[in-house]
Amino acid sequence: MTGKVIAIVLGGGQGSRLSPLTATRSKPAVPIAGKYRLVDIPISNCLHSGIERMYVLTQFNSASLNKHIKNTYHFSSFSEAFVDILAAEQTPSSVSWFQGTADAVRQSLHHLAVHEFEYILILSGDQLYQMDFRDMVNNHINSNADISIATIPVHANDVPGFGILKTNEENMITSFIEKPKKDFESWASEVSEEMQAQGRVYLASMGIYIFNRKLLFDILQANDDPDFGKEIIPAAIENHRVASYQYEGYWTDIGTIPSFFDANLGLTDDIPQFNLFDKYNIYTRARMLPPSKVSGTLMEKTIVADGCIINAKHIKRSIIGIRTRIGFDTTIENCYVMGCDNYQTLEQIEESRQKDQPIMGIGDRCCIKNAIIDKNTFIGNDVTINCKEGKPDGDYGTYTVQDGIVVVKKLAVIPNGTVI
Ligand code: ADQ
Ligand code: ADP
Repeated sequence: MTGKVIAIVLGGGQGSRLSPLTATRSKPAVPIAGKYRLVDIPISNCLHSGIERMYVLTQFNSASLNKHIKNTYHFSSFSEAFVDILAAEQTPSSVSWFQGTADAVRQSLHHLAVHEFEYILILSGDQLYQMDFRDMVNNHINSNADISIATIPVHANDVPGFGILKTNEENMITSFIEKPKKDFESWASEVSEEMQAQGRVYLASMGIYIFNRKLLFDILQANDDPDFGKEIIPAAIENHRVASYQYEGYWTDIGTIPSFFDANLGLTDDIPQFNLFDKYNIYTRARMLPPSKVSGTLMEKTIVADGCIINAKHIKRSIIGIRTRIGFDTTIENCYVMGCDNYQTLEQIEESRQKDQPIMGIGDRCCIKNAIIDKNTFIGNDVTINCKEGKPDGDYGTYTVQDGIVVVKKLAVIPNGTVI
């Protein structure tokens, strides 16, 4: 695979669907599962598949993404492997941000052109799955396809969010419609008995594409269509062999706050659908953090990352990210606490206590439920967060509410006694 395939990770447009987590960082840098970043998922899938040359396309170049990639993905100088970030840039021929997924790849063609490869694998940066791309590449080659799309059977409720397609007996895609909102019953396909039993009878595009090198250049240079799903793929089906590579493993989109929240908390299940404890581990930055220290806490279905100091009373179905500090008698349930980038010194903590100001982390006697707590937040003592059937959706300054999930913003200070 190494010499044949080069991968592009679509790292995100404006990232508004994951706001406020993307307010100060680009989407690929959003922390997941307590110690990883979103971009680690597609990169790890590629590395496990023997694909070692990758570009990550992102709309803006955040310090945290650069630092993460630079500190994580080191390769031997005798190999051609690289993970490079390409941020939307002004060039003499283009002054604008990426207009869409295809436009992002188009503006990056001059970077791709200098490499030798036969196939280009295009991936989304906001999906949670473990997939061996070697099978897909082999299927692409064996079926003599020009383009391949990874596909998955989905339920009718999910159809409006996906590109839906139909195939012939050769598994070539014969028709494609991007995100149909209604009257899509005729788009049902023949699927396996297992999928049928789950009501998953519509074949959806996973937004994972393989293109033959020359064809990608030809298509993208022929016009300025901005998106793969809306324009490029539907048009390509008319003129090219576009294969469906059907996948039935665990795969989920984590591009919105509710799906991001559910996917993270799903990792705490007894046997999670996405298994972190697998031989196909997820790569991330190796940090020299101390082990976590826990005292007097009852923990149920909880994932705790390194470097935490936890004195809470009870933590249930939650992810506690790196360097999190939690005070005494605090209860946390259904939460993703991202953690901190550094520790406060004992002197700083003492100074804040003297002034009755919150210290970094979560204070004493808090009760926090159904929340995402971004990094480096200062949550005081006696704070209650539980919005399940409370506040309307919206932005409340230091936090937002969406579908009953409170997101406390990075660096927010939530004073002692606050009730959300
Ligand atoms: P969506 O995921 O809705 O549908 P889109 O918003 O175009 O499509 O995003 C695809 C990926 O590209 C995401 O990771 C996104 O963050 C990234 N992206 C979007 N705009 C970008 C830009 N300007 N620059 C860089 N990256 C960008 C697509 C397909 C559907 C398919 C679903 C599966 O269009 O057909 O069903 O993926 O999730
Ligand atoms: P994020 O996207 O997670 O919010 P940042 O841009 O804040 O990330 O950068 C995270 C990295 O920056 C951390 O890994 C940490 O090493 C470093 N960092 C940030 N602030 C500090 C600090 N005050 N002291 C030491 N390191 C810091």
